[in-house]
Amino acid sequence: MRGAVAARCRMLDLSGGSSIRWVACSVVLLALAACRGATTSPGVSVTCDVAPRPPAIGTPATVTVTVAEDGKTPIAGATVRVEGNMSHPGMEPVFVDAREVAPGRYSAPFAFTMAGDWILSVDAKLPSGVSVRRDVDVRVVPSS
Ligand SMILES: [Cu+2]
Repeated sequence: MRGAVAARCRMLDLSGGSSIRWVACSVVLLALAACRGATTSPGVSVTCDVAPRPPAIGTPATVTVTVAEDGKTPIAGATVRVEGNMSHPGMEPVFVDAREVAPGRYSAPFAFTMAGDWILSVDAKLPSGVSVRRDVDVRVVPSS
């Protein structure tokens, strides 16, 4: 869903970039903000943590995703992918595949390409075949 919006923003951008088009794009993003952060499977929690906090441009960052059942039982063997998009249109998304570093714990290096507001969309495909998605807002600071 977010991908579709990003694509639409990019299309608007390419088609001329008048201020009216930019406003239209912002409204779409605002409308979307309300439905963010939901998981699609009851009982399964997906949490996402980024280190260092806050992440900074020029400093390697790590995204760690924890997948658990009923908030405590780790779910091993999931396929976890993270897509990073900035909150403004016109940038390429960043994709990483996370590696399982402990049962239910998945980690990946993540290269933020610009300071500002990012949305990390975590997609965890469980061994059961169910996919759970969660969006997390991250503020990235400039290099010091
Ligand atoms: Cu940007």
